[in-house]
Amino acid sequence: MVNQELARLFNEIADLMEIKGEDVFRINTYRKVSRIFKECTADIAALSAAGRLTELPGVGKGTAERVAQYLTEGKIDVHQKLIASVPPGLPTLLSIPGLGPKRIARMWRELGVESLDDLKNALATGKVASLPGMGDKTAEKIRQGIEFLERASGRIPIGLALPLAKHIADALNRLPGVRKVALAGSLRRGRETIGDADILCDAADGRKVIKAFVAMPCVKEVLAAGQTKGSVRVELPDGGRMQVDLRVVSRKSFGAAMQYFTGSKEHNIRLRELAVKKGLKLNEYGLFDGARQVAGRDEEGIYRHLGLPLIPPDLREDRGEIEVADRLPKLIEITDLRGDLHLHTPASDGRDSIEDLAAAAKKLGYQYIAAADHSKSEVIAHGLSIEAMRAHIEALRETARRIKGVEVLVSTEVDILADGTLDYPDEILADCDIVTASIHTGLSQERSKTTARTIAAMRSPHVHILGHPTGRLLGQREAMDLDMDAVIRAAVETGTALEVNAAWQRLDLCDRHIRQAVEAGATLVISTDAHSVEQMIEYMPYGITTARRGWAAKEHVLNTRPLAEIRKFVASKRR
Ligand code: DGT
Ligand code: CA
Ligand code: CA
Ligand code: ZN
Repeated sequence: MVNQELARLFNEIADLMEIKGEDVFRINTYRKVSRIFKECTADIAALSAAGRLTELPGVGKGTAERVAQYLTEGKIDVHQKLIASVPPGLPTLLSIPGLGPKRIARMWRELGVESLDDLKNALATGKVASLPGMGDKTAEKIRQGIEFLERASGRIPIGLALPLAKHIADALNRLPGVRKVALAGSLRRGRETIGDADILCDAADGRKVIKAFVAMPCVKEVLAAGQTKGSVRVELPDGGRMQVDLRVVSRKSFGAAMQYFTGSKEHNIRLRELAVKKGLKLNEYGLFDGARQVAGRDEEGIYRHLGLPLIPPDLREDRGEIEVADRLPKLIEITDLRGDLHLHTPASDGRDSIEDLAAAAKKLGYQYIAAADHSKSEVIAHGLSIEAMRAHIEALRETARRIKGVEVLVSTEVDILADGTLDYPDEILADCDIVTASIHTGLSQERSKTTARTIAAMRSPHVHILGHPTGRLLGQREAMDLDMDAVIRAAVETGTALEVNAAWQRLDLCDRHIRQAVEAGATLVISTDAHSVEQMIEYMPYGITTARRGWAAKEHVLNTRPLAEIRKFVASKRR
């Protein structure tokens, strides 16, 4: 859908207007429209085509015209004019995390900063820090933002890459003469970010498939188009680009190609060593004994001939999976889940009612869900005041009684405050069925403080789950500086579960921390933190993949257990 791209464009218009110091009222209008598009579940292109866009509250005639222009011409006049009216290097600065249009405007006016290079110079010479109201701290933050941007650039969150890659794979699958299409590379291994997408295809006529591939509507640049390999750049929903490599391989080599192009490179190197030890040769065409192919039609055959079971793609990182291949854990699967314990409802900042969430949960085969809305300090997210929370608990219990087929648990995502205390008094928390505690503010405290604060919250008998433990947002905000060893130890000691937040923007805990937690005997809970029915469905597979990459099995994960076991888990902490 074009929705996200439009949301981004309208927000960029607002940013550019703000940089230029234009009318605040108009700026806010663009921001509001951006938010509406971002949250709109209907296809804006379809609404526009039907002439029904103005039916969306907050969308006027002018906006509808701009959208129509974008859909027919791929651009919006106001946006183009704004871009043309500032130095060409200036809009790039908007993508630096922690740097907004107001500061960019000041540095442009007062220091003549017109590009990333200018900004780096101004930082190096101390000019940024010397601006009134900025100071060393702000300058340091901007410097970190630049560093982060440069490090993160190029890698794409899996939640943006995977749907697009699947869409391309489906389109390839429909081409005549195509027998099989599969995703390989880091996408298949489920890494949290993707460098490029790798797709393999078994087809009669390679040249034809490559030709159709490079002509797809989503393709913006063609890098290569040969007999068996095509390489393109496609446009992502956020306006960025992703490289996609397509390789057409023969049927008798399909398994070998899958093995090779799934990687990782490190895993492949270890396999090749094993092959050499057995006097065999392994490459993307097969496993060979001299000139004779002994395996390669399917992946499993390659592993078997090397004396290994088929190692799940999620584990192929050379993190010990080859050494202990004979006793790998039985990794958790999405069908093992019995519920989702971190959902937001309209009581705070969620979109869909608890009834709608429950209906969707039933379809997913869940036994229970928990409404975990924000606590009072989360003002922007409409956190509930103490009185409002009391009323909410009562109303939710009433609603829960009426909902059949899935148990609705009363919960909250209570803020862990700067000093490690909780945002609600114990009596409120004790009225909940289960409680998740999370840090949302003061994420840049020093290591000892963040760690102490986190552990203090876990020591509360009323906290059962630590939500998104490091607070990172992929590509936008770094993880808090946290002593993860100490946090995991405290989780085991206090009987607090650690969340694997499945939202692809977070994936927090990450795979390595999950592995650490599993090895230490901690309990995990995989939750979507969904703010809508769509997110509840969309996010969970990413959480599962990340847990698998952390070697987690069903028994490590709280929300694979029946409700009675969850209640026991809660009770044993309260005792
Ligand atoms: P990415 O794209 O950075 O997210 O990560 P990958 O793993 O998808 O890497 P990519 O696209 O460069 O290559 C796909 C796979 O091809 C990789 O996982 C393993 C295989 N491969 C690529 N280069 C080499 C190599 O030099 N040696 C070996 N053994 N395998 C390689
Ligand atoms: Ca790749
Ligand atoms: Ca590649
Ligand atoms: Zn949260």
